[in-house]
Amino acid sequence: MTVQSVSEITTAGKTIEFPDHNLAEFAFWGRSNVGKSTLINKLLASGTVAKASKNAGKTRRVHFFEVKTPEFIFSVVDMPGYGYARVSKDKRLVWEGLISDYLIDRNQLIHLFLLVDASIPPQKIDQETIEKLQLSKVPFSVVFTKTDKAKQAEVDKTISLICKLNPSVQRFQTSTLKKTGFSEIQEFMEKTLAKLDVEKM
Ligand SMILES: Nc1nc2c(ncn2[C@@H]2O[C@H](COP(=O)(O)OP(=O)(O)OP(=O)(O)O)[C@@H](O)[C@H]2O)c(=O)[nH]1
Ligand SMILES: [Mg+2]
Repeated sequence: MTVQSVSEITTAGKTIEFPDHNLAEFAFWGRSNVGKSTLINKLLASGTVAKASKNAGKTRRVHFFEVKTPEFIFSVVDMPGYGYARVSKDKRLVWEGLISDYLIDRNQLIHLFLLVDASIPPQKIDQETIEKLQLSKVPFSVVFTKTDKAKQAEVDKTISLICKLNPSVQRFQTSTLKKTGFSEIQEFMEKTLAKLDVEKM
């Protein structure tokens, strides 16, 4: 995927602030600190357009980016993570409301990438999220992140346990450190956009 430009359209702290555009959206979601913002930057070769951090809870609003390639103009959405303990209950409820409004009602959302940390054992909250997504009408896939961060055998174990529980889910594996797995996701995005264009014709 040749990205010609990336710009931030807006950031939303309330549902009413979601942009009213007609761009197809790819959203990136997952546990806090799983690597959403970092992966977005790498996929879009965009430097630091999405703000990443060592500390969990960095992304606190829903960030909408506009991406131009020679063939397509679309949007990438960086979401706040879930499972971040050090946040007040009130704030968590606001985030959860914002995210569920986005996931339930967003017509522009064509695919959700759910990121799961492959360097730690499977987490209950991730499995619960996958199960909820399977019951929803949101098209999604699982992206295993941080495949460089643990021994290969541990990474393989986490991935195979989660895949066993969710056999029909499409999956990707990435390491932003080793720079692996980006082209598979980029190709998938382009194919999804191309299909959409055909459907529109
Ligand atoms: N080793 C390793 N570290 C990674 C990888 N991807 C991200 N990280 C690190 O993980 C930390 C969190 O990354 P972010 O991209 O901010 O994570 P996030 O999911 O956007 O986090 P929130 O916005 O807080 O929900 C940063 O220190 C990144 O450098 C990876 O593939 N390998
Ligand atoms: Mg983030």
